[in-house]
Amino acid sequence: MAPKAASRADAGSAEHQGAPGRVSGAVAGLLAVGVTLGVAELVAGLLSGGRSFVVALGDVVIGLVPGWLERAVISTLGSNDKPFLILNIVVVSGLLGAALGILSVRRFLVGAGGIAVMTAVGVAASLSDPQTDVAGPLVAGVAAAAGGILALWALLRAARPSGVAMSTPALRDPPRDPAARDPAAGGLVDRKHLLGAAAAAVVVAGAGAFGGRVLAARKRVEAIRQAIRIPRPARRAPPAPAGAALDIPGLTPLYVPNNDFYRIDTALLVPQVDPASWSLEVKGRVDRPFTLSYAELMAIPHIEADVTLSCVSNEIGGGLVGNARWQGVLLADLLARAGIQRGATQVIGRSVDGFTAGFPTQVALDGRDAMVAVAMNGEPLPAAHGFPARLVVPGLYGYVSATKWLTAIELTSFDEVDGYWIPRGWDKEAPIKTQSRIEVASSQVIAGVAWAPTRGIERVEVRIDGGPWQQATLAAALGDDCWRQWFHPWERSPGRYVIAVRATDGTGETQTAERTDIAPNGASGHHTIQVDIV
Ligand SMILES: Nc1nc2c(c(=O)[nH]1)N[C@H]1C(S)=C(S)[C@@H](COP(=O)(O)O)O[C@H]1N2
Ligand SMILES: [Mo]
Repeated sequence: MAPKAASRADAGSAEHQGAPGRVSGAVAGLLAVGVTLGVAELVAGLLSGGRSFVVALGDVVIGLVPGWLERAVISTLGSNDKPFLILNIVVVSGLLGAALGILSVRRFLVGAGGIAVMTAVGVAASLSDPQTDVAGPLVAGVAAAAGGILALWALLRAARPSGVAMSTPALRDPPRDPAARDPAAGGLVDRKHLLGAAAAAVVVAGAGAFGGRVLAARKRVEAIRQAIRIPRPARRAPPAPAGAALDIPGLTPLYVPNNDFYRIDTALLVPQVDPASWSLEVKGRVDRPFTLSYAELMAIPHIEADVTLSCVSNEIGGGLVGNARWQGVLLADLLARAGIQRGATQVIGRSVDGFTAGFPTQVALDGRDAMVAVAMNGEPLPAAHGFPARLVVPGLYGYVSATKWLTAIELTSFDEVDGYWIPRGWDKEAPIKTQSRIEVASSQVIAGVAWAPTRGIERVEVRIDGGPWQQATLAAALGDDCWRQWFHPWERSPGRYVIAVRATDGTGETQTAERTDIAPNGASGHHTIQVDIV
């Protein structure tokens, strides 16, 4: 657009030179209110007692509306009535903002005061809910009003014709006749500056609203999760045998606490799934497809099992492996209920976020504790680990089995469907390779873990400086699906040593020394470290 047109659009209110026009004022006011709402959402999301002002106001409006009107709205809009109301609140706020923006061109205090009053309405609406504390809405209100007023000020400033100072236009720019001004020297809105300020405001408003919503959802789902009581499993895991957990400083705990458990997924933001609106479908090549609610899943008899999970991307000696006690429904029970049809060679898990992972149906039926897990180490699955439900399949890498935020189990064939990672260069079938890791090497002891889920660990050996393989002492086994701790006492004088480790699984097969990459089906090779004993 030509600069002339811009100045014409602004001409209406440019009564005294150096003031932004009406259109700019309206845009500035609209965006400033956007920033106010965005900051309010973000701070409300961050604070434990915070509540969305817009939603709070919506609740107040619903409480005030006469019953006949509410019924009429619901009968035309159905369950969309609340989003519709919230949209209206946002639109009306924006219009008020535009009006305030126009007024603030002349008197900034009118706009600033208006934003403060609007924010106060939001705070009041939030406080009208007896459940919320007082501090949250107040802090959110102060931050929102400050952000909005600041945005209004910055936007109006940016909308001023350039070369003119707002405070002292007459002194800086004596000529009163606009035509006498050199267009190149100023008198026109600096569009780049204005666009930049407007874009910044849009980003703050959008990111604030989005971030606030994400944080609020996380808070809400976490509160729901915390309130869940996990039922007693019908089949308990045997207690860990005495001596399964070695008392050696530096060794990873036998059960990795949930907060320390490695996390791998493609989700940018951890999905926040409300169990009340969640369901698990069992479908595909089955005789009797069915769907379970969370309550129904909790009501089916549960099993409990200790299982070591590993990522195919775990490098030799790496940390993408962990052991936990899981609880859930045996997958075989669900498949039996659905009735597996001929040709259903693959079980595909589908996540709410679109991720898929598939494994042979046979694996679910061979007696191992493949399950739809709802609990991890005695508490509901953490959101990051798949709340409300995920698959856990002993013996298989996570990318072909351990679908988190599970929403469907689909029986297919291997020709019909590929899991998420298969077209990306990873094998269709991926049992966990036998592995061992050195975690401690002090002047008295070498220690670590070894795992070969479903096969168990029969022997671990260490080799020092290329000498003979020496058998390490194994801790008691938790189970064949779990990693096993080991240690090897040694007395060493100061010096540099190279230590390697290898494990032999329950079938008698020893870990290969051949180093392979993690792709396409997991790394192989001996974990080898160099230590300086001082
Ligand atoms: N929905 C979903 N589930 C998923 C993944 C994913 O990206 N999305 N990653 C898988 C991979 S590759 C691994 S190794 C395990 C990791 O589980 P964890 O994060 O609980 O340790 O989750 C599996 N389940
Ligand atoms: Mo993985």
